[in-house]
Order: sequence, then C-alpha cells, then structure tokens
Amino acid sequence: MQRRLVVRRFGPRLADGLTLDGVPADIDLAQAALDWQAYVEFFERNGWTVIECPAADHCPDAVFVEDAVVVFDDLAVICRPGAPSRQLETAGLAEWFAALGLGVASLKTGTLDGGDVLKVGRDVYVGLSDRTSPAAIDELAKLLGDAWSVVPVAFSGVLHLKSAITALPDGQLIGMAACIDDPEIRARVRAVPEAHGAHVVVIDESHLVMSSSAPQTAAVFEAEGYEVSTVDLAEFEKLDGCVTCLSVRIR
Ligand code: CIR
Repeated sequence: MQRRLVVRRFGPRLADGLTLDGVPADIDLAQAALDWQAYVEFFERNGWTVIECPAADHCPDAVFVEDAVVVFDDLAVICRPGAPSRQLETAGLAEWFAALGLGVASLKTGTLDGGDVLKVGRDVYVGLSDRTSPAAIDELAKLLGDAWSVVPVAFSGVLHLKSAITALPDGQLIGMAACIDDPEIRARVRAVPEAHGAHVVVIDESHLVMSSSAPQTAAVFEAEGYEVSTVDLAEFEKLDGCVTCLSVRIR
C-alpha cells in the first residue's frame, strides 16, 4: 500500500497565524523551518511518499494543511475553513488533489476545518466548534453516504476536536476527556497526562508519532508496547497546531 503525505510549506507570514487568545505568537522562523523539515523527513524515513502542495504565502496558517482537506478512502473533501483569514487556503486544491488521482468533492455549506474531523475505523467524529458548523457536518454526512458513519461531537475549551482527542491504532480514544461535552463520547476517552499527549498520528498498528512536548504520555504508550517516535513542534504549538495538523495522510 502506497502511503502518501501531503504537506504545505509555510511562508514568511507564519508569525501572523491565528492564536486562540489573540496574542501574536513569538515564532522563531528558522526553528520552525528545521522542525517542519524534520517532520517531513520522519515520514519519508518511515516509508511515506511526501508530496508538497503549492504554498499559499498570503495565508499565514496554510502550513496547517489538515484543516483544508480531509481524505476518505480515495475521495478528497475540500473543506470550508471557519476562520476568514484561512478561507483562501483552499483555492486551487480541488484541481491539485484531482491530479493526484483522487476523487474530489468541495463542501458548499457552512464551515468545516479538517482539524475537527477524527476518523476511527469507519466512524467519523466531527467536532462542533467555532470553526465547524452543523450545516457543513450534515453536508459531509450526505456526501460520504453509507460508507462512513458521521457522528457530530460537541466539545469546548480547545480549538479543534483533534486538539482534544485522537485515537490509538486499536481505535481507543485518548486525550482530554473534560473537553468533550457529549457524555457518551467523554466516557470513552482515556485520559493522558499532558495536553499534547492527546495528539498521535498512527504510523502502523504498533508505531505512533507524537510531539516531543508530551514525554510522560509517550512513556505510557511505550510501556504498553508501542514504538513511539517524537518530533519537535514547539513553534507550531505556539499557533495551536499539533502533530496531526501539518499533513494530510493518504493511506
Ligand atoms: C488556527 O488557529 O487555525 C491555526 N493557528 C492552527 C490550526 C491548527 N490546526 C489543527 O490542529 N488541525
């Protein structure tokens, strides 16, 4: 199976990216470039083909490409970013993803950030957030039909659903249960000791990649038998990014 990783290089305006508290982040651009490169190289070393989509230098947050596109099997869904400063990020992406050989559908209603979309098996949990509206979730559900089961999830206190929870290879939800308003889903979330411990990208059944800013959580998963790799993401974390958001993964 060919695994492809779509990434988007950041431009000179990265430090103008949005922050939850509205205070501009103090970004070290040189360090961010090193960390971004190391992220890309990590995936290359682990057998992924890395593909760069065209940069969007006029959009400071474009490096967080996960928010602009979500891939379901061989269908790329072009999102409608909820923040006005991010809406131009999707320009040209439909054509670009089609050229990769994927089917493409563009959402037309409301707003939806890919960071609110957590796929676990055939379930698609979609956070109801300031960035993602019920109308867009309905449209996504209709688009995906019976192949996927879309579950809206109310949450609070963090930017995106995947800022609060992600999932281990066995489908176990992990992260900050207290952020999940929906009681049934909250009860299924296994707590982790650090905020950035909520974020894993699954490389395969036994291998995870996480931010190096969650060492206690990494130790917990290692003790359970997972191989845990870490990447440094501090500059992107200042902009409320995490390990999932710097790429779109095509498996
Ligand atoms: C934003 O506020 O939109 C960006 N500064 C951070 C987006 C992070 N995206 C993600 O975790 N999926």
